[in-house]
Amino acid sequence: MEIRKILLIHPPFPKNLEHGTISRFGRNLYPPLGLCYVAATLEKEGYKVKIIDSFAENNSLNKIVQQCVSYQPDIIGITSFTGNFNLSVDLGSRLRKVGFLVVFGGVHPSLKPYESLQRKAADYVVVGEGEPTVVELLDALSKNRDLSTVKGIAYLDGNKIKINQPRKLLENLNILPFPALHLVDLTIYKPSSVTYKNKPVFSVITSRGCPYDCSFCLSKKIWGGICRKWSVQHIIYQIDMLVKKYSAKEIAFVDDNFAVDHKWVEEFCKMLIAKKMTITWSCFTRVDNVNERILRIMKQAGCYRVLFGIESLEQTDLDFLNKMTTLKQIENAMRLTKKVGLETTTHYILGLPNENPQKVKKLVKKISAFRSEFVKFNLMTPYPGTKLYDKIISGKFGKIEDNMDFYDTLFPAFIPNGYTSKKDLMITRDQAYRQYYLRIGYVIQMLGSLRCFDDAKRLFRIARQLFASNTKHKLLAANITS
Ligand code: B12
Ligand code: SF4
Repeated sequence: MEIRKILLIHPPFPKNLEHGTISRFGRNLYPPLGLCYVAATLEKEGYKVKIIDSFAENNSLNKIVQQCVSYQPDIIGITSFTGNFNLSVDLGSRLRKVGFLVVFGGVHPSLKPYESLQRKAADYVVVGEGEPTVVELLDALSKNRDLSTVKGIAYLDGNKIKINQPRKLLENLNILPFPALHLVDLTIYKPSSVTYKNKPVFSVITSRGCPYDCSFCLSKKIWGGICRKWSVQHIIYQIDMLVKKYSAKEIAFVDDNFAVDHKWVEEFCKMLIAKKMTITWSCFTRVDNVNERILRIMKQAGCYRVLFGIESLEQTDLDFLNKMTTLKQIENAMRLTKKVGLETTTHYILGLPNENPQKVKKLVKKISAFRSEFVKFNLMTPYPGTKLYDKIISGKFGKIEDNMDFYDTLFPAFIPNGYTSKKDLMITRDQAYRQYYLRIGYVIQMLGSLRCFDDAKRLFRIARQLFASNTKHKLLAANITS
């Protein structure tokens, strides 16, 4: 069978299809980097590749199937998270029924290859790092070669499910081509106003993996608990390309943990400064991975905001989550970022085992003292494959939602004993947002941060979005009746 024409699909989330809430506060929209890396590698190998981002476009399954039928690819690749796995299974099954070959990849199929095949949603699953495996798989299919030697795949052999040996992670990420952004329509990505200062903003990843092992996170499971970095030169070159080709003004570094390697960060910042690259940027990192020195260097090099996964201010919760951080480290990081003059976005997890609405009120009061510019409340989600899932599956701490459509941290996938219902949890989160953002102290802080007309415009944009999102959250809560 000859394979030349490949279609890659980023499917929507079922809850977004239901509620149409794709770009509300908290849901960020960037091109699907994983698929763009896979696409770039396939193009380099001479394949004709197209990407359909129905997550960003929030397209129905019918529409996606129609798009596939009119494009007539030789094979279709579908990436899937846990929250849209059921939907991806429906999509894959429908596409297989009309005669397409389907290959699954991404987080959830990598953790559950057997399930993907058993549910007849895919012919093949690429497990883990996709680039080298998909190239070898397509080559083997084109040449009718035996698939049993292709490392990192699972596949249907007649009615039998075969799971091959895993593939080793790439030693050198620099060999990968830049993500194929030319294959997506960049005009459909509208990141939340809260998440950028200057537009256009592009997401860039400078590493794969994180050496920590928080119980709710899949990073270690996916990337093996080691952090592989692209070289500083490679990333600088990539940013330069984004500036020249797409007029990028800002970069959102979406690494698991950007500042884990201070030597790398310092070299990178020095190079940005030496090359007089005037882009603004933000990054995710841990509270225990920053100190005053590194924060100052980052600021000098254009960083204006750091996003921290704080998760909780109770040591027992932090220990339960295996976060390996302390309250002292949290306070220190908050103090230092303020001292250096960087904005922060702090992420917290609501719906923890021993929590209740009263505790959330107290938490919000405490976190207000940090004067973080933005806060995000994610709902605790026991992703299959995590240690958290193993800890709470017994039902001792509360009720787990079986339907994976809820598994995206915006909807309740776990209701702790301290809450009466999903609605109770959703409303508590809505109230937490209002308690944080509708404080006089917050308004004064934000007005006090205005330095120029552009700052005022940005604040207005953000305020509009925050109010709109609160209304939407309420509507969503109302839609959830139990
Ligand atoms: C950056 C990031 C984001 C960014 C996305 C930026 C971007 N431009 O893509 C933002 C902030 C927007 C985001 C949003 C969300 N994210 Co996120 N995100 C991440 C993070 C930190 C890195 C993802 C990444 O880019 N990895 C690098 C790429 C190269 O890896 P990859 O996508 O897995 O793809 C590789 C392979 O999986 C494979 N592959 C993937 N798809 C396919 C398809 C085919 C056909 C093939 C052959 C191979 C293949 O090949 C790729 C290259 O090697 C991961 C954690 C992690 N370490 O992976 C969480 C993570 C993926 N996110 C997660 C979640 C939950 C979400 C949200 C649902 C959160 C929310 N409530 O909004 C949304 C969903 C958005 C969406 N559908 O795109 C979870 C997923 C958990 C799960 N089991 O579903 C993760 C694992 C974090 C966690 N909690 O552990 N995210
Ligand atoms: S530090 Fe962040 S990326 Fe690393 S394991 Fe913990 S949550 Fe995951």
